[in-house]
Amino acid sequence: VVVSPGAVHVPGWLGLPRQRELVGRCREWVRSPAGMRKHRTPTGGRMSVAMASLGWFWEPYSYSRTLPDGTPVPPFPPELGELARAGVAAAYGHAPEPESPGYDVALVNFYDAEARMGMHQDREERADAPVVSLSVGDTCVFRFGNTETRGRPYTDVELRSGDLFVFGGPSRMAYHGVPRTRPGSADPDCGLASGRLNVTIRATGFG
Ligand code: MD5
Ligand code: FE
Repeated sequence: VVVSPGAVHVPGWLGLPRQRELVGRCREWVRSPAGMRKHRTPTGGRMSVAMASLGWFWEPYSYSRTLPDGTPVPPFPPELGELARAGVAAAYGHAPEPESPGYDVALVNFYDAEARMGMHQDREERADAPVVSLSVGDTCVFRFGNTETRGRPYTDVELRSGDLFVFGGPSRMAYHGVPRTRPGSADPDCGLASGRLNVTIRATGFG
């Protein structure tokens, strides 16, 4: 389903076995020091979504090569690069451009029942490769907006467990957010007892 040019929703792309496998791998990847963190924002708030970074460390609003204590960031799992390329192929009908920088960072986001993500752009990357987003667990309302403002016009899309969403081309810099999840909506066999897991795979272009 094309939501906007370059923004493609593929419901149910990951079957239940692959959802459970992704949850299991994420549990391993986010063991400390990768650690799930609720980042502080520059305005003094705290994000309600817990995040872990693989490959490059993201915090509001830049990437770094090291964790805040100076230790290396856990590596980007090559299998996530493969998954991202397969996701782009599934969404667009062709593989990503081979000359574009490779996928090198993944953000593992966990939403509990109260977590929300305000409208924002993902603009910390230098590369323009599509962002690949995978969802497991509770359904969420994903608000997909425009490239000019945080406000309308936007489209609300329900992202369910197993869904793939690819953002590229003219949609790459669109504002987007998660105004709510639907607690208890997940298939009990997805591998998560509660909450929502979102893995976004990106190319930083930083080499
Ligand atoms: C989520 N996470 O469902 C979303 C999925 C985030 C985040 O927004 O930053 O971790 S990723 C949606 C996304 C990513 C990159 C670009 C665009 C949307 N976009 O251009 O609209 O928890
Ligand atoms: Fe985002």
